[in-house]
Amino acid sequence: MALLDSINEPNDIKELSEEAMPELCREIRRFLLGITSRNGGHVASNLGAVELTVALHRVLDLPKDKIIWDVGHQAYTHKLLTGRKEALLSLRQKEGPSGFPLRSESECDAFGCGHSSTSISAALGFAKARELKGTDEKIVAVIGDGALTGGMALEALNNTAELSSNLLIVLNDNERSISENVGGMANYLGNIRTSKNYTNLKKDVENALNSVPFVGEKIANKIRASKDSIKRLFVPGMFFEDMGLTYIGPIDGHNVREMETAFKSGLRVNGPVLVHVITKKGKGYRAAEDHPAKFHGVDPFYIKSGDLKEEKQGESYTEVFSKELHKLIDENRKIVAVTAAMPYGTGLYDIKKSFPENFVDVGIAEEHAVTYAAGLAAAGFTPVVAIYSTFLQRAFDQIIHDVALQGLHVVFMVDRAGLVGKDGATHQGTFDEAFLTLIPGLTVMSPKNATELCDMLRFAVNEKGPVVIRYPKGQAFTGLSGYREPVASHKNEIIINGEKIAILATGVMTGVAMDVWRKLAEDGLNASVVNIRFLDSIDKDLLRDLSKNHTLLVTLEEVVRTGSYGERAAAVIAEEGIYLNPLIITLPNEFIRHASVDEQREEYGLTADAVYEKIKDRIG
Ligand SMILES: Cc1ncc(C[n+]2csc(CCOP(=O)(O)OP(=O)(O)O)c2C)c(N)n1
Repeated sequence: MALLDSINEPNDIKELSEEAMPELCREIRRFLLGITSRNGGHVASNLGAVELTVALHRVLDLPKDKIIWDVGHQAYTHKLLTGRKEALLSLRQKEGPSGFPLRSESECDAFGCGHSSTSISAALGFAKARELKGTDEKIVAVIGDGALTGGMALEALNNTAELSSNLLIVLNDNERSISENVGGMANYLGNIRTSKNYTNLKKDVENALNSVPFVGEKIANKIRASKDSIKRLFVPGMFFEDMGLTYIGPIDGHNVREMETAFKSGLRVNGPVLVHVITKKGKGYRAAEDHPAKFHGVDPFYIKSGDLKEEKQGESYTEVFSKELHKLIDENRKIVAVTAAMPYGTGLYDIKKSFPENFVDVGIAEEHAVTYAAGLAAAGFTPVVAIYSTFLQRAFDQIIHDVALQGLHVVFMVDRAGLVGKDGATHQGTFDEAFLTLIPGLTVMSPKNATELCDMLRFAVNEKGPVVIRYPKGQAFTGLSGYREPVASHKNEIIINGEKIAILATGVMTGVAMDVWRKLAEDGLNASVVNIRFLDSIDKDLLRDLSKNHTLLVTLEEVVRTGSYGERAAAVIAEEGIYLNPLIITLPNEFIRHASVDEQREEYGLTADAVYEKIKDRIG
């Protein structure tokens, strides 16, 4: 019988012998490859964390004890070992389990996540609650070396000094974020990795000194008595110990027995402990070991070749942006591209290759990336900061305080704006329009198609103040290519000049608006269609003009309702007494769960059919 068959509930794993662990880990890897190759998902991080998860599950008692994952993209084995084996077959699909820990999914998911560097903060909160309640559950935060570069993680590490009870932090160090890890922390961990294990080293030193008669023994005793000074001599740096944590490691993160011993020891210490485990991203699957970035988050693939099952169709918006930025930097070396640990995802990897001086990766540090860019701008450069919509949420204050307030010319490329599909609620890019358009002095744009993205980027680079361009995940729309009015500040683009019904659409929704227009045309109605290029202010002149021969104003956007163009336009219509009836079509103010983007649009009524029906309903 397969060992995995005997694991149906949390803690079942403890019934298996230590000798069975290597085979169990092989079975887990086969299982993970099976589901991720079918459903897509995070492959490399999960394969690297199999033994680590197994070891934790053998020393902890779930759900009483708490494992708090960071990012959570490595928690598939945890889900598998906590009674979700069958459910995992529909991982990341509509109604199936999420690709990230989710409190509503299982009692064993102590804390939800998706964004990086939160685990130590949350674990400290759990530890304080335990002190207040007088309970004795164990609390473990699992954080990657990439996530440890994030400001929140460092703020939390600083705060561990206040802790008077045990907290185990497992540092899962695979030398990589999605791409190579960057910065001082990465260098520091690299030094520890290349140094010999502290414990062995200490023994070696004691043995060597003891072999020198008389003097040797005396010195060895002295050193033994002074734990700190010997560590200071032989461990490269003492960052964690100096911060008040007990450091254990480095430990082989693919050896369950060694990790169990380290975790048990760490859990006995009265205070914060960091166990440093070394793992390999993609472990056990050659294609992922060789190409960990490609297999970070991946669409369905053939296990044998590692090739994607669905051939890519057309260029993505990210690729279109990357190519245009390449041309712009070629023309103007004052442009500096900035990423927060996402050179591949944001399309900046090619910029790094061609113009290394004009490229900066600051690590998983969106807040820092924005203020860093503000500094560059204040010093006369033109930073282009590419960040996913969902991660830009982190840098709200920096955009207000460091960029907009000083009117600095920073260009923000907000990728993955709108629905993102299977990564689900933690990753949807549906809030940025709301939180960006309320900031004074910020120009916010959204292109209807690939060409317009390029035109907007050129416009943004040559503007003066801060400019945002938001564009969605996936294949760039190439339709409506005949409509290419030059981009001019706060001028929107009328695509069809019709009557009675005006459809104002933003970004990708312009294509949908055209489909709706065709349907209405079949009913003999000639609606107007306007591409709202500038989202930050409502085009009052346009609304007044439209009111002359239209009665219904339909706004169509893939963002939450609050703060949408439609809602703001409706307020202007009411305030200014403009004769138009608004019909605001957006997503609801909800967290949108994982499913494919098409399923999500279907569910929330953002398809051409659904919009057409809503209009017909309204006009009767
Ligand atoms: C705030 C934030 N920024 C960016 C990301 C995108 N992201 C997901 S995983 C990851 C790398 C994490 O590296 P590490 O913590 O070392 O974990 P590993 O994948 O190597 O196991 C990044 C940058 C994110 N999840 N959250």
